[in-house]
Amino acid sequence: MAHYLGLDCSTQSLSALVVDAERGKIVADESVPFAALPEFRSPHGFLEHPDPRIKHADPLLWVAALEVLLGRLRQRGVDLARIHGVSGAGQQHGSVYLRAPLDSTPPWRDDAPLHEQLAPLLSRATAPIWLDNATSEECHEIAAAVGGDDELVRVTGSRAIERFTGPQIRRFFKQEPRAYAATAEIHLVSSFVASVLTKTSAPVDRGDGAGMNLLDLQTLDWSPALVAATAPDLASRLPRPVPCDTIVGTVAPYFVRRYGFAPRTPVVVFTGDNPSSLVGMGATTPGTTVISLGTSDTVFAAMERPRTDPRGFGHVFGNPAGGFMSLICFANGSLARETVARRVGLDWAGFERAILQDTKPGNDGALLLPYFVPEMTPRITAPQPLLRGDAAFTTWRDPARSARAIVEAQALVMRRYSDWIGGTPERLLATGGASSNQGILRVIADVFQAEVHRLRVKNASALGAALRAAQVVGQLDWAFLFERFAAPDPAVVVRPAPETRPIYEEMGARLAAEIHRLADR
Ligand code: XUL
Repeated sequence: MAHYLGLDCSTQSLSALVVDAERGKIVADESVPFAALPEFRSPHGFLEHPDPRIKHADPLLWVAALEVLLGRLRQRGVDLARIHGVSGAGQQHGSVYLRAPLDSTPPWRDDAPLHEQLAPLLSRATAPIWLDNATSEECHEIAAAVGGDDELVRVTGSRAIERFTGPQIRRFFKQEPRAYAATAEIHLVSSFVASVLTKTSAPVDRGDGAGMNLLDLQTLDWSPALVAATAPDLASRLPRPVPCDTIVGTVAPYFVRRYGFAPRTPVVVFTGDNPSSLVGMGATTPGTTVISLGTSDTVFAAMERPRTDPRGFGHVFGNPAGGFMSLICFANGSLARETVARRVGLDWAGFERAILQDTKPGNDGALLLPYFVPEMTPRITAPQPLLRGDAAFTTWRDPARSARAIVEAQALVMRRYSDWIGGTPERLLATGGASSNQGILRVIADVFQAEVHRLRVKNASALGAALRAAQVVGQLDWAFLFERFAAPDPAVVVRPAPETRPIYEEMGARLAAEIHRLADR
């Protein structure tokens, strides 16, 4: 039976999922947390920096983790020779700077770890990742050069965004012009890992490329005006943007020799973790909205045409199954939930009980603004968790109402700032660590007035990558694959309580007025 391998190079780990596509079975599920490679000093996936806005990773960490991961799969008895196709996903927006394309380097040797052989190829030792927030000046410059943020939204689907690749490239060019001049290629995390696996210069998937502030959503090619506004001679340094079903090469002989892949195993273009999760959740057609509860919370959904957010906070990426997807990212996700739980002394079970048993929708008027760290949706640079309500609540002496308050506030902002993606969703699919909390799912169902389902699979992004490999190389259709791998857990369906609708309408209006006072203008 044909097996397919999906890789996911995310912020804190590199994961692999091997599927037997026709039987609908997950054959292997393995992950290497970056904390397990202490020599790279990046337990959370990035290097310490005195400036809290700067978040860079060592790209060689990803290469080293790939070798550890493939080694572990072999140790577990996974026969990589049975893999008929590979694809992958990467954390979006991060960028890797190379002196020369990987295919121009001499054959890789077996007597030294690959990351050591690749080190001399980096023209920039570190890769800025999506958590980096240091490019406000470059965002202003790029927007000013093309006629403002509205024009950027029109062309790329997003205004100039600090973590997006274009502003990051501009900052590198301004701060290290000689190193920029020595750079032959700039890759996304996704195209970098695919380049390593194939020892080629892998192209960029258009879906992931849309997160760079450089791709024109109409032509699906780099926008000449934005390329010129970002850095000189950038066009020659950018990989080609290609459709998501492109085979970019075959697994390099190094990996065939060392890990036992079959020679010439095809590799499908890697994409961003969010487009990949859209596939892994079986949500590639409009009507289903995904809520991913993680380090940051994201809300995303498929759309046929690129509709843009009139408020300018949302983004448009490519949908691997065709068309586009919306994505809205909230920085105050699990961090905010955990901060509240810690402050009022609730463990995760107590947090769930507080919502389901000890409090009720509307929280007896108690309201909290969920801002503990700077927020991107809406833009809040001076965050503060404002509390409105009686004295016990506003002094954190009411653990149960505090738990409900953070979750209600997060769900209400998710609903408000995702309204532009079109109408009320028919169903919501929850994923991510916090989706195991029934209390959170209950609040989301009531706030959105939509049914909430949960997927059985934990790593939707790695699954999406494996399914894309099966779809392209194995010529299996999406419906066949989704039925086998992306069916929601029938035991978890949370239906909205209609009587909560007016409660949350009123609460949403109150919260919006408070946010208006706090948000940047
Ligand atoms: C999306 C975003 C994150 C990263 C890391 O715009 O920045 O979701 O893709 O997961």
